[in-house]
Parts: sequence; C-alpha cells; structure tokens
Amino acid sequence: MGLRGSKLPEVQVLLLGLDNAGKSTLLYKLKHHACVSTVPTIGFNVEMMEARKSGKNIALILWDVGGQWKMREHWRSFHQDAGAVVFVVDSSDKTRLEEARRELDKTLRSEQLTGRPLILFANKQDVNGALTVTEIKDRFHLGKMCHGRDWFVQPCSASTGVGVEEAFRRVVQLVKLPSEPGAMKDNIKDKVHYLRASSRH
Ligand SMILES: Nc1nc2c(ncn2[C@@H]2O[C@H](COP(=O)(O)OP(=O)(O)OP(=O)(O)O)[C@@H](O)[C@H]2O)c(=O)[nH]1
Ligand SMILES: [Mg+2]
Repeated sequence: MGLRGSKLPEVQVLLLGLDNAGKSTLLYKLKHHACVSTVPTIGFNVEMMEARKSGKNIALILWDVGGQWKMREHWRSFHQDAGAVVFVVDSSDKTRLEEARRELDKTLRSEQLTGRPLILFANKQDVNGALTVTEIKDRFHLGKMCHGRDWFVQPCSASTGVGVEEAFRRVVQLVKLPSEPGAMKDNIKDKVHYLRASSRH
C-alpha cells in the first residue's frame, strides 16, 4: 500500500529547481488551489494527487525537494524511481538563469533519469519582463540537452494560477508509468531516513 493508504498504482514525479523558483508555491497551488506563503524548503515536501492516465486512475506522488545550494547534493537520492522530472525556473530572474541551466544539465546526466521526460515550468510569468518560453528554450539549449527524452516547456505563474493546471496535465501526459504494476517500491521511508542521517553530519 502506498502513500496515505492509496491502493492506486503510484507514479513518482520529482520537482527540482533553484531555491526561490516557486516549487513549493506551485505544489500547494495545485493541491489546495490556494496561494500558500512558503519558507525555503529544508528537506522536502511530498504530496499525493490522483490523476487519470491511459484510462486508469493513478496516484501521482509529487516530491518537492529544497533547491538551496546545500540541498542540491541530496537531489540525486530522489532520482531513483522518478517517472518524470519537473524543473521549475524563475523566469523573472535573469541573473540566475545560467545557474539553473547548469543544475538542470547535471540532473539530466544522471543515469537513473535516462529517458525520463522533462517538463520545464517557466514560472513567475506574472512578473513584468519575465523571459518567454522561447527565450528559455534557447538559453538552455533544451533541444540538445534533452536529446533522447520527451520534453516540454510550460509557462505558468504559481501566484496567479495561470498555466498551473495545464502544466500538471502535461506532466500526467508525459510521465512514465512503472513497467510492471507494483514494480516501483514505496521508498518514502528510505528517503526520510537518508535525509535525517545526512543532516546529522
Ligand atoms: N511573482 C511571483 N512570485 C512567485 C511565484 N511563484 C512563487 N513565487 C514567490 O517566490 C518565492 C519562493 O517561492 P517557493 O515556492 O518557496 O520557492 P521554492 O522553489 O520552493 O524554494 P526552495 O524551497 O528554497 O527550493 C515566494 O516568495 C513565492 O511567493 C510566481 O509565479 N510569481
Ligand atoms: Mg520550497
């Protein structure tokens, strides 16, 4: 049995991106349809949402992992079993775009994420002067970076909610289902233990 007793097949989705990109705001906007005021995530948040894919009900397990520099070394412990990577970018912060590109590039090189789809959320589109989808695609050289995997860039604003539902619909469309029912182990406890142990050092 999976998270919160769900008996549905589980698909895990990893939300990554630099600190302040808007990952937690997006997660709670989607889950609670509310603009929740957030604090920087130390560790991770995890939420389950039901969705329908290929005529079946599935449980989407959304892992929102802190993006601060010190947290990024832990991202790889979430790679295993991820059915898709969502990478959230603050489209209004041009000064950190190269840093975001480097982190995404490093993430996509992980063997455990080979062939997993990438959905890039171009967040904070409500801010004047935010980079457009085309500008982000070009600056990230996404076509080249995502060779061999499905990818999509979705403009959105976690603050206003514009584009958020569409963004997650795209995730459901592209996410890889586990090849066999029940093949994906429920590794939430493992991850909690790992992070607790690492935080003691
Ligand atoms: N204007 C605007 N602000 C946003 C948007 N999304 C998030 N924010 C703000 O950006 C700040 C950071 O949001 P978080 O959701 O905490 O960012 P995060 O990516 O979870 O950051 P870490 O947990 O540190 O990795 C908060 O002040 C949010 O209110 C958006 O679409 N537009
Ligand atoms: Mg957060």
